[in-house]
Amino acid sequence: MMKRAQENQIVDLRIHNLRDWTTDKHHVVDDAPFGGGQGMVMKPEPIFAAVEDLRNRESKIILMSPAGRRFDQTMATDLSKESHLIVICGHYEGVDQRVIEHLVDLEISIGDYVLTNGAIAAVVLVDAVVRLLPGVLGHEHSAADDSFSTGLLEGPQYTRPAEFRGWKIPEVLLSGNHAEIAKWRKEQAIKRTKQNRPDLLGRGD
Ligand code: JCQ
Repeated sequence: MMKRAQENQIVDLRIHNLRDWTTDKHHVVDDAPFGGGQGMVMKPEPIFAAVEDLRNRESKIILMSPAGRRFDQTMATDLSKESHLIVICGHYEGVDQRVIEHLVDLEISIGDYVLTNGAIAAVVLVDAVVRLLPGVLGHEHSAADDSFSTGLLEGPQYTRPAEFRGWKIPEVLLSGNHAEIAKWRKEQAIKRTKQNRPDLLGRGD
């Protein structure tokens, strides 16, 4: 999808190496934390230098971090309307707080787990945003019907054959009754959402 979107000039994705904005002999991008403690913290200078080179007046500066706001479909939709995103991929124990306070517009987490590298989280964010850009998805698929756009998980889907190893597809799908099919699909979506994601139905259980 990314390749097609880039070939069709719907998106221009560039990947940069922070080490290209270091000025020391060994291209060091991290250092020990003030106050002591484990791990390393990303230094502010290369991050400021890179972003100040790459940004324009419209850029939205994002930091991928487990301490960020949780990414969801609404956020993906909002970001798909921006003209220029810069995604900073942190790692180690984090980035110097001055980056967050004076450079970053939005700290985003893709979920409650820790990765070794923010670039892995950035791939997820970029995929979710780019697929929403006009012209990226073919007419074989519309983003409007997706899980989360309706507030419910998608229900079960079936394709041929109508019977596989003795397992038949639900009768209603062969009925040709489109009102009945729509009603059945909604019921199934609610059932699956109750089972797997009760939080989406507005109850904390
Ligand atoms: C992103 N959910 C998890 C790891 C610190 C900026 O500070 C840090 C960034 C990372 C990489 O990102 C994630 C992540 N969303 O682990 C530690």
